[in-house]
Amino acid sequence: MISEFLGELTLAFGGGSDERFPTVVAADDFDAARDAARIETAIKTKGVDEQTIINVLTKRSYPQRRDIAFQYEKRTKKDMISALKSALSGSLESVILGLMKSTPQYDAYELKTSMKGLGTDEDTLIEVVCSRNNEELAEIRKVYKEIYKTELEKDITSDTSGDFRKLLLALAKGNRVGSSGIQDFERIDQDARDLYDAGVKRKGTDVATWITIMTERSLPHLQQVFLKYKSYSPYDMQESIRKEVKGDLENAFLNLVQYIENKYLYFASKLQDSMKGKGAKDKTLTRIMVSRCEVDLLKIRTEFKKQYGKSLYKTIIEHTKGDYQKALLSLCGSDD
Ligand SMILES: [Ca+2]
Repeated sequence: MISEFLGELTLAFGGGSDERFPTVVAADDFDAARDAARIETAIKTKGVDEQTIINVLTKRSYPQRRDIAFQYEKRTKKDMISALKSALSGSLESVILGLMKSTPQYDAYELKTSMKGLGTDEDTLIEVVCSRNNEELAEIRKVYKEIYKTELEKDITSDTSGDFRKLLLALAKGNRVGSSGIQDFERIDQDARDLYDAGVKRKGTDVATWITIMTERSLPHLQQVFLKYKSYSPYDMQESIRKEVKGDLENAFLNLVQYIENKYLYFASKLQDSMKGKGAKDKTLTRIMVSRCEVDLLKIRTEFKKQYGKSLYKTIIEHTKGDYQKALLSLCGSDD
């Protein structure tokens, strides 16, 4: 009874989905008209004054950036996003145009782009679908339909197949229950055993059971399930996935488990992967910095330093250059 009560207390402080740890916040003493004038001058400057564009747009909240765009259009009779698009290029352009979208718009855009044309960018698709909570997914689905005139689920269905498709669709629906704050030890034990029975214990894999448990239970519950799992299985959950399934399905389950175990570390490790060796994988680096800067980049930064012994800020300096680097550092906020 007492341990159950203590368990309840621990989980109650486990955090809800509405917690925000942004590095980019609303600017005080904000004047949209003044900022719009600065952007106009910066775009008109010969060779373009990228520094001013970066200084303004990476240091405002999304609603403020929208206000600036509104004021810009009012004074110039031109669309600010189109103007920025012609003024900028390369990775800096991707960052700035990304910032002109709201977080759900940006996620929807990344999803659409990952499925556009021939072939699929599975890594992007997996990352976004695995790592957004119910509320975020609901927003993404809504925005996706508004902008692209089609359901997200429909595009996923036509672009993927088999169990991989089933897993992505289950995730995209956003059926994960919220944390009740109560540790249900029987349910934890049952789910751990079911995951084991459905995979390592039997011939083949009962993927449907894995999908149900991993997409419908709360994150704090699943963290306990994966710990308990080790008392049944000789392999931990990630090792079990590697043994049981292959290809995109394996990749998706691994992403999902890593996200469930520690979501901040999940993004930190993606950032680290994007900056391995020389240079950087700009696409991944940009996506995470832009999509998390107004959500939880502060926590990701802390986790990054803890895990890799070097700050995200210094790592960005080492692996990027020029105006792109300036924009990323500004989104990063400060050194740890
Ligand atoms: Ca098996």
